[in-house]
Parts: sequence; C-alpha cells; structure tokens
Amino acid sequence: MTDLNADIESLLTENRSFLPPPEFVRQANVNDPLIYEQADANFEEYWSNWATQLDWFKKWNETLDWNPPFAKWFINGKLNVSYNCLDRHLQSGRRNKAALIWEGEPGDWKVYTFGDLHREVCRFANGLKSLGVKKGDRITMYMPMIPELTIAMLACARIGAPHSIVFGGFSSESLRDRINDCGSKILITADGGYRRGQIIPLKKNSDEALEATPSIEKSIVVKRIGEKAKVQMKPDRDIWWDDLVRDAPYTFEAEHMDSEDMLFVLYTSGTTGKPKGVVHTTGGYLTGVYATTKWVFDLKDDDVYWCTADIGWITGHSYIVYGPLANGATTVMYEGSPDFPDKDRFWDIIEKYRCTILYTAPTAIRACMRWGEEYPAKHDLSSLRLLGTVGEPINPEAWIWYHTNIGGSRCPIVDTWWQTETGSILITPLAGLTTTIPGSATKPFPGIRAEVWDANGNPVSPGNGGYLVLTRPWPSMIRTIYGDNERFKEQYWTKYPNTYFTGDGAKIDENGYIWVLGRVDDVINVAGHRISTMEVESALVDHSSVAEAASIGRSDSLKGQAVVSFVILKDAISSSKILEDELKAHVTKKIGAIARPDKIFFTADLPKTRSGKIMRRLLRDIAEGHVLGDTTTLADASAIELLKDQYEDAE
Ligand code: 7RM
Repeated sequence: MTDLNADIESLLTENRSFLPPPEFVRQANVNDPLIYEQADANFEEYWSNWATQLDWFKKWNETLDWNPPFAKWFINGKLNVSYNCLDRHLQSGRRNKAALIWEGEPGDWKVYTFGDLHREVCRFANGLKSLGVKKGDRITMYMPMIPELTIAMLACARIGAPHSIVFGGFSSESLRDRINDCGSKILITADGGYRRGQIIPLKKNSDEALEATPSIEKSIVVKRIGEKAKVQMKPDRDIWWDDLVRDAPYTFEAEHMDSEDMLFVLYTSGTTGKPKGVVHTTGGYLTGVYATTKWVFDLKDDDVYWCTADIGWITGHSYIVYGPLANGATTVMYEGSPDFPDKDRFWDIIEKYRCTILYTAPTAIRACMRWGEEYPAKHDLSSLRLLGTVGEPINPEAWIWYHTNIGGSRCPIVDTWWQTETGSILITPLAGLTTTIPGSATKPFPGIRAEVWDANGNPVSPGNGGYLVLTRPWPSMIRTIYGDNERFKEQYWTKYPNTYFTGDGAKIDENGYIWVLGRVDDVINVAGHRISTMEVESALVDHSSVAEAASIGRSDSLKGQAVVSFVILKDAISSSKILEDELKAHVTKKIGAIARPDKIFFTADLPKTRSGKIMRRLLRDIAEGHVLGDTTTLADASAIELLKDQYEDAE
C-alpha cells in the first residue's frame, strides 16, 4: 500500500468536472436521483424488480439466500438465458431487427437479425445435441471474434451446458490446463482467425492442447480461413461446424434452467500461478448484466452499441453478448485490431454502422491518442451519444482526449469499474445523473455497496487510500471458483469477515467519489488484462537455464503496466541477448503473448525478507526509477542498492 499514497497526490489535483448534458438527461433511462436511496433502502426488492423484467418459466419464491460467502439469488426460479436473449424479442416485434452486426478484419461483414440469430443458435444447439451434449456438460471455446462464437455461447445456454471461453491469444498449454480444470467434453475452435493481417493458428494450438485432455470427445471446427490455413482434421475427433449443422432443425426448445445453474466458467489470473475458474450462474448473472447495460449505457431500441472487447474476456461476455442481447439491442462485434489495415479502423466502423455507444479500454484510447487526432477527424462520428471505458484506471489526459476527439465534447463518459468476479459493472457514473470527474469511476451502481477500508476494516476518511471492498451481495456475483470452494473463501472472503475483497486499492474523495488506483495484490494489469506475477514466474523457472525469477508490473504509458522480470540463471549459464529473447519466447509459449515480459533483467540476487519472501515492491521501485521504499525487513539490505545501480546502468 505504500505506493498508493503517491498516486493519490497526483489524482487529487484533478478538478475538471462535467455535468450531465441537459439534452441527455431529458431522454435518459434513469434521471431520478432518488433511485440510489430507494435501491439502497430495500436492495432485495430493487433487484427483484429488475429480475421481473426478464422472462421466467417459473417465478422465484425467495429473492436472496445469503450464507456468506455463498449467495443464491432468485431461489427456485426457472429461466433460460438464450430464451431471454432471443425468443422473447421475436415475440415483441424485433424478429427483423439487427441483433448482431459483425465486422471481420479483412473487411467482410454480416448482419444477423434476432430471427437469424435464433435460427442459427437453434441449429447449432441441435448439432451439439447430436453429439450427445446435455445439460451440465462443459464446453470449451477457443475461437476468433466471429459470429459462430456468439452463436455457440447462446446454444450452450439454450442446452444448459456451461461454456468456458479461452481467449484466442492464450497458448496451447493454457488452453489444455483450462480444459482439464473443468473437464470439458467438447472443444469448439476455428481453422484460424485474423489479427493484423496474420493468421492465428487456433487449430494447430488446439491440436497440441488436445494431446493431453482426456475429457474431450469431439472438436468442432469453424472454417474461417479455408485453404490457406492448411489444417488437418482428425477423423474420429474433428468435425466441421458446417457439416454439423447442415441438416439441423431450425428450432430447439430452451431448457428450463434453475436460477442457480451454472451459465459459464471463465478463467482469470489470481495471486497464484494457477488461473481460477470464476463460476457465474443463470438468474443472477443475467439480471446484473441486463440492469447495468440498460442504465449504464442508457440503452434504447434504436441504439447501435459497440463494445470493442474480445469475448474471451468477461467484458465481451457481459457487454457484447448477454447484456445487450437480453435488452434486445443491436450489438456490434469486430474481429481484428484497431490499427489494421490503418489506424482509423475504429472510427471507420463507427461511421459505417452509425454506432451510438462505444465501450472501450483506456489502453486503446492511449494508443489512438498517440496515433493522432487526424485519424478520428477523417470520419463522421456524429452518431455517437455515449462513451464508456473499462479495464484499468483512465488517466485524465486520455479521458479528456476521448471526450473531445471521439465524443465531440458532447457525449457523457462512463468510467466503469468491475471484475470477472463481479460479473457486471458495479462502480460507474449514470450518464443522466452523475457529474463526472476524469479519472474517477464515481459511485456504486444503485443497489451496490462499495467502500474503501483500512487494514483494520474501518472506512478511510476522505482523501485517504485503502482497500476497495463490497459489503453487500449482488445478483451477478461470483458463486465459487470451479471445483474449489476453499480457494474461493480464501481469495475473497478472509481479509475481512463476510466482506468481498476486490484486490484493488482505492481512495474516496470529499464527494464520496471512488478513485480506483489498481491492484494491491500480485496481479499485473497489462492493457486491461490480468496476469499474475506468479504465472510469469512459473513460466520462467520452467526454462532449463533459469534458477529463480521475480516479475512485477512497471507502469507503462501505453499499456498501463508492462511485465518486467528479474531472473537468476543457473550456475553454469551466462546471460546474453539471445537468452533474453529465448526466455521471452518461452513465456509466450507457456502462457500467451499478453504475458511476454517487456524486459528481462539478469541478476545474481533478489531482495527477500528473512522468511524468504521476494519483496516485489522494491523491484517495482527499481524498474520505475523510484527511491527505494522501506527496506528494513530485508534479509540483506546491502544487495538491493547494488541491484538498483546495476539496473540503472543497464537502462
Ligand atoms: C472488467 C475487467 C479487473 C481489474 C480490477 C481493476 C481493473 C477494471 C477499472 C479498473 C480502474 C476501472 N475485469 N479495473 N475496470 N481499474 N478503473 N474503471 O476488467 O477481471 O479482467 O479485471 O481491472 O484492477 O480489479 S478483469
């Protein structure tokens, strides 16, 4: 926590504020300030009012069963997520409304109406059923950002088979471990995907992973690339998507799922080397994403809503697929990167589809800032009416740039804080109500209680830093870590009794606004993606030349944080540029390119406490060029100064 107070100083100087534009307030889905008190006074009734807006086969008889840390919401209620995202909109006149607008990286595109999406989801659900998939079976997806991914998710939800989506940038080993952790029966992948004009070899990685995944029976392969991908199909195991659905019926009755049945598991990095499978269930999760999408993004029937995340992360699950579709909205999905074929791709897509809402990450905004305002200036962005950010703290300069150059100084910005574990947005402005200050996620969403506590569990006074905690259950909260209730308790619920610990540091200001400062645990946030220091370290020590390794997140003006690793080599090995590159490649192979260290520094010693714990905060001070923090607990205080000098000489 020592670093936090330095960060706070700079944030406290921010004094620009932005009132909700009156013309926005007039039309906003929520513009009555009393909503906060009403929701807080009776939060169970408030959430059950939201749940009532969904379609249930059978209504619940009890709103909440809270047996900390285990929560159940909408007890004995029966519903289906796919039905709520599709069927009910067919009945309400949206059959021919665009549900999914998909833009491929090479510029190919496709629009699915709710009717189309319903038909394709039913066909694929029938295909899965023909392979023996039934309620409760787990299905892993390792796919590019193509419509089949959305279709597969909704088909799984329709059958009641929980999905586990693994981001396409992860390595075959990461994929293998995630398949084995939840024992998936089916893998859905593609012959490849496009990224900056290159082909991502998803099928090849899948083949490697499937060499050691005993639970997998079949692998379904989407033909995205064709000839050029040169994939090999394994006859007894691999099936082309098109072959599977060719003769499949157009309808499939949605399974009646219990509110607490698992909808999906999504792996995320924690403080140990092994990623945890965050479990989300049906009724609570859908209620959370439905409510927040409607209010935070002020979603209306004629909006064209675009979230630029990858569906491999929670943001894509909640705010490309489930939240928007549960609302009957038009959602945009883009396969590629923001700078391909040129640095105006985002702005071209907004102009092309006349997007009204854009939800993206600070890291993307900072990249665009660097490329220059001439790129957005080339395009008509006048369709936009609301902007959002997520994934990491946004620096005020990036906020102002976004507001001016993308929002034409007219669009409110919602800086939304949440996590894989929270399922939906928990801290955010409401654009029709909240005065925003660049850099602050402002206030808890109605019905949510978020506080900043000191180490003893007392709320900090305004202006001070502490730990961000959630003191009341909410519908879309994590239910457990897949197969590991103990780890679930230990990770989130032991720091303070009956209170969810987020792992983030934050500050509260005089207005009660929350300023999230970033992780206080061993999690690094690279371009909005979570990586644990331990994961990177295990990958490094897995290399035959490495004796010991420590990794930290160094602040980076583009990515938020970048990985820097300190490595002790085995006795007979000497350091070299070649070895440095080899180690970086090794981490990429073990985890994926997102975990690749920006810098590897070879050292003879690491700063440790007398009990042998590596003091990563001192390594961070070194990598960031700060004065060393408190070194009194070090076993050998002299070595650290030497390490600092050596590091600075090498820079
Ligand atoms: C949605 C998502 C969660 C971590 C979280 C924070 C950081 C996310 C913000 C933010 C400051 C924000 N899920 N974070 N949003 N920090 N302001 N608006 O990102 O599970 O992948 O990451 O991301 O540290 O704990 S996540």
